[in-house]
Amino acid sequence: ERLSQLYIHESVSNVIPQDAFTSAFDETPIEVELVGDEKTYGKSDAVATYVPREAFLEAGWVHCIRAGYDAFDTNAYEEAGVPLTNSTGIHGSTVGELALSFMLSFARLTHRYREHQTQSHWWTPPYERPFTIENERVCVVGLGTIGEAIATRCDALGMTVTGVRRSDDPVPGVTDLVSPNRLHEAIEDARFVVLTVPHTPTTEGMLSDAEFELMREDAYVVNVARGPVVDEDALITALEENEIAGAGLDVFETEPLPEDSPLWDLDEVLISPHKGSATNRYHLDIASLIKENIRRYQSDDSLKNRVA
Ligand code: NDP
Ligand code: 7N6
Repeated sequence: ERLSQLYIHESVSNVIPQDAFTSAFDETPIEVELVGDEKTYGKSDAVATYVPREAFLEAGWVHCIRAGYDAFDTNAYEEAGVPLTNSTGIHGSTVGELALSFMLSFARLTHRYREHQTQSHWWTPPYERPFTIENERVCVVGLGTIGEAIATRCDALGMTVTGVRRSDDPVPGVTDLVSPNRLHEAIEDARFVVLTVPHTPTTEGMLSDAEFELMREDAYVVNVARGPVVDEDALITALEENEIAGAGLDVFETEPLPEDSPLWDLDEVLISPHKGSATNRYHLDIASLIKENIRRYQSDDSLKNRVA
């Protein structure tokens, strides 16, 4: 059966302006409508959404506007025979640049200067503190769209790049590629450990007490993946006890990060509010993915980014 409607679930407004997003489909040859939770679906309907809902299992095809689809029950989609697609492939530059900005700040100290600037204070750091990311080693865990974008950027800035993934195809920018069972070797001599893996049962708590103990004392963690990939209590302890030097975090176990989290007050922690993917054209990037898949669906081609 062909699609006759694209329903945009109102939850997309968690991250993109819903009117601009709907307008991005003006030239698309099927009807497009914004809907809420009262809507029911049939096989000629496509749904674009941020959150999962039971009702979507009756649709013809469901698109998750996030790259991370850990909130969706992929088994349920497989059992229902409803294809589920995600939005991977569009976050290389956005999330990549945020990760690089954390790393550059830790090395060149813009976060510390800004903090003193608010007090009109001409602060100078201890001689030993600043460094360059050039010639340092970064370990990038997960080498998909985002991991590869970070690896190539780090390589361009003169870093040595260790990459961790399950498959062993070479990845641009990566000097040393290792499999996840050698994670400890990969992180122990890295100045930066950057997480860009999906949140799955295997990746949950991938960095915890043992890993922080193993890491260099002058190492920084950058998490732009999902909060639970890092054991947050273990991270806080490691930071408070100077087992590692700092952390740049876009994602947290609980979001928004609770006001009483000790992470807010640590000098060498940079916090962004899960906005690594934000740009003023994000809705257009997501819409292009969906438009491409509408074309494929209508001509019986296999869907791009199919995850169930
Ligand atoms: P991709 O699917 O392109 O990449 C994921 C990579 O992780 C793959 O290279 C995969 O390679 C690797 N991987 C999977 N499991 C493991 C494992 N156990 N150990 C090591 N590597 C593993 O996804 P994206 O790059 O687009 O996004 C990655 C994640 O980042 C998303 O799942 C999402 O949670 C998060 N994200 C965060 C955003 C933000 O705003 N901060 C925005 C977008 C995404 P292989 O199969 O070879 O192991
Ligand atoms: C705002 C964040 C993702 O997985 O976490 C991101 O794509 C989404 C859409």
